This record gives sequence, structure tokens and C-alpha cells, in this order.
Amino acid sequence: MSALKERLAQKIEEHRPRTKKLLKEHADVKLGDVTIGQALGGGRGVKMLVTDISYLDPMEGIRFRGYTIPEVLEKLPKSEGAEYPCVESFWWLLITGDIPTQEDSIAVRDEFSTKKIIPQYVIELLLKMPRDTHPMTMFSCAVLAMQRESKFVRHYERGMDKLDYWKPTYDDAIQIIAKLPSIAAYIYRMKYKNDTLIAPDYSLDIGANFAHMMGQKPPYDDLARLYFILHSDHESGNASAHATHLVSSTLADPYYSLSAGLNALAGPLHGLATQEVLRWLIDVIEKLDGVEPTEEIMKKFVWETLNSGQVIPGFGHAVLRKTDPRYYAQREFCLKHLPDDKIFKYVSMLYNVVPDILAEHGKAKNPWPNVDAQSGVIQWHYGIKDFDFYTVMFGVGRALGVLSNIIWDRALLYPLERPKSLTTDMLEDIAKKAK
Ligand code: CMX
Repeated sequence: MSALKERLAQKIEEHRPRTKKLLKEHADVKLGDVTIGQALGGGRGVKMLVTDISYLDPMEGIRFRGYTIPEVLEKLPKSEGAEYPCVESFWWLLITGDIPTQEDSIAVRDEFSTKKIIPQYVIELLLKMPRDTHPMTMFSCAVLAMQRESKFVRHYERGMDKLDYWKPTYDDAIQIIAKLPSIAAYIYRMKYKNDTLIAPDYSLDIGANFAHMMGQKPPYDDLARLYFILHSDHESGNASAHATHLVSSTLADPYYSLSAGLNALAGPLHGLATQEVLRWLIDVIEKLDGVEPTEEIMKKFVWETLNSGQVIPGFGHAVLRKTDPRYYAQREFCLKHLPDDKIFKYVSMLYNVVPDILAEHGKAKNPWPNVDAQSGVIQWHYGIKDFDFYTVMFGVGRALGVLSNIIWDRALLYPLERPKSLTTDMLEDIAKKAK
């Protein structure tokens, strides 16, 4: 058993009595009521999921295992010469809740490195897909195609104690995470670089190997680390995490579950917003035909978009009520590495104008920028201008969060998810009686 899996086994043994006690002694304690507005409103604010991997405070933003983003970036071990922590040490934190030592982090790197080889049939499948296929479709298909490798399925078919479900779930998750960055880079090189694939370098950490396979030089390796960490998890009610959790609750294996989560991420109200922000900005620049945008001009385009019934991508959030700290973390990277980038300046300009306009427009509960407002501009700067690829990178990061969640779901024996639905007649009846 790997060092991380052993530590996880201990953590699970320590944690299980807490869940058991809550269920045995406090199962009837109310967490809140559900209103008709919430039932018709996508369950906003309904407290019905439990995860210890991350918590999203509406005002403060995300904490991973209790640590804010600046704390994570400061405390986690880094690869030699790197400015940002390696994904491997972040994975240890997500899985165990502990800050790893440098040694722990290297142990994870070794564990991943033996599992990085992509099956040839996955590469061939991707190569055979029409080149106008969206890269998220290619990505999700690649994950699904590998489902035949699932250890969970093999163990389940042989008969397995429920208490052991988490073990092959963990094994599958490691297999997937080790391969995802390379699969993503292969998709990029197939779709946008005429199939000029770059072989992986297994001696590198996940972020550096991704940069290498994308054909990028430093500091892109650090950007990849930062990007994957920031996009990993946003507690478990967001669409990609929830879809993964829901599918996994049927005891479908991690391949099926993650593929479902990636499909949810592909929606424009979720991860696809990262491509939409850039699409919107480039569209504005093209319309201006060489004229330098000013705040006044930007305001005009923002209002035009709103008045045509569309959303301003990269702004607003279902839970957050302040600027997303993931936006700030990426902004810091921009200020350090690309302060004079034109598109970065336009993104900053949007930060100055959009919140006031959204407030005046009066619909969005949160007028502030989210993670997606800033992500695309950095990729654009490093020459990755194919913005439909951005959500794939979001997906590599998101896999870290959703897979650590489902490992713990299985460890704590979370059951099949099955909330209750009512009919509209019933709602009307309940509303009448409540008058
Ligand atoms: N531009 C215009 N209108 C917006 C808006 C925006 N950026 N954000 C919210 N609104 C509108 C909603 O469309 C909704 O309008 P209707 O009442 O006509 O349906 C109204 O304001 C209330 O919405 P809300 O409660 O503030 O926000 P929701 O929880 O319904 O939706 C989100 C959240 C993110 C989908 C929404 O803010 C949005 O569409 N933002 C733009 C897309 C985006 O950036 N998505 C990425 C989110 C982060 C991620 O998951 O990756």
C-alpha cells in the first residue's frame, strides 16, 4: 500500500465513528427548511450534501480542507525551482486534510508516475474523432473509454465488503489523475497542432509534464500547477461535483462518475464560461476594428449583451457574494508575469465596469467576477488561443476535487442519492394551505 493510501486508511478509521454517531444519535436534527422557491430554484441554499474536502463561504470564498488559497499556496511543498506548490502535494492535502512533507509529496509523485501511461486505444480513439468535435467531448470520451480498466468494477464483481469500497475507488482515482493531464495535452496537440504529439516526461511533476506536453516553457509549468489547484474543488453542490457524486452514489465506478462530472462542466453556466469570457472579449475587440477600448466603450458592450438577454460570462455566482479569491490568485500571476498584456488590461477594465452595471441591471445576486473571468486571458497570453480548450484544463483540475470527494463518499458509506420530488399541483396545494 502506498504511503498516501495508508495514511488515508488511518484517517478513514478515525472519521467513520463521527458519521456513524451523527446518523445514530442526531439523524432527526434539522439543518433547515426547503421553500417552494428553493425547490423551483435549483436547490439554492438547501443544505443536503456533506463534504470535508472544501467549504465555500459566500463572503470569503473557498477553503480547501480549512486552508484559504493564499495559505495553500504558501504552505504546500513545491517542486525544485517552482513558485507554486505541486499538484501532488495538493492531492495529499485534499485526500488526508494534512499538509504533506516534501517526502510525502515525492511519494505521491512516485505513485502517479507508475500510472501515467495512456492506453494506446485511448490515443487511437481520440485520433479517430472528427476534428470539429468539442475537446470536452473528446476528454469525457477518453475517460469513459478507460472504464474497462476499473478496479472497482473487478472487485465489486468478485464480491467486496462495503467497508472496502473506498480502496479500489482510490486506485481508480489515482489511475485517472495520473493520466488526465497527458490526455488533455494530447487532445490539444491533436486538435490544434496537427497531431504533433509530444511524448510525456514521467520524471516531471504533473504541472511540469503538462507544460512540456503542451509545448510550453516556464513559467507555464507554474501556471499549470496554479490552474489545476484553483479549479479543483468548490464544495460539492456545484454541477460537476454534484454530477460526479450522484453517479458515484449508484456505485458506478470513478470512470463513469468523472465522465458525468465533466459533461456537467461543459455547460456554459459552469466550466464553459471560461471559454465564453475570451470569446466575448475577442468579439468586442474585433468589432472595434483597431480602436482601443475605453471604459465607456466597454460599458456599451456590456449593456448590449445584457439587453439582448445574455449573461456576462465570468461574472456572478450561485453561492459567492464577493470577488472570487480564485480570480485574485490568477490576477496576481498576471501582475507578475504579464502585466502589460493587452487582454489582461481589458479584463481589468471589465472588473471596473461590470459590477456596477450588473448592480444597476438588478438581476444578478452577485455582480463580482468569478474564476472564469481571469483564467482564459493567461492561456491566451501563452499562445493557447483555442478557447474551447480552456474547459478541458478546468476539467483536469476539477478531477482532483471530485475524485477525492467520491473516495470519501465510499469510505463513509454515503448511500444512493435520491431526493424527493413533488408535482406542481402539490406545490400549489401546499402554497394555498400556507396562506
Ligand atoms: N450576467 C447577466 N445576468 C446574470 C449574471 C451575469 N453574469 N449572473 C446572474 N445573472 C442573472 C441570472 O441569469 C438570473 O436571471 P433570471 O432571473 O432572468 O433567470 C438572475 O441574474 C439571478 O441569478 P443569480 O441567482 O444571481 O445567479 P444563479 O445562481 O442563478 O446563477 C451563474 C449563477 C454563475 C450561473 C450566473 O451568475 C451566470 O450565468 N454567470 C455567467 C456565467 C458564468 O460566469 N458562469 C461561471 C460560474 C463559475 C463556474 O461554475 O465555473
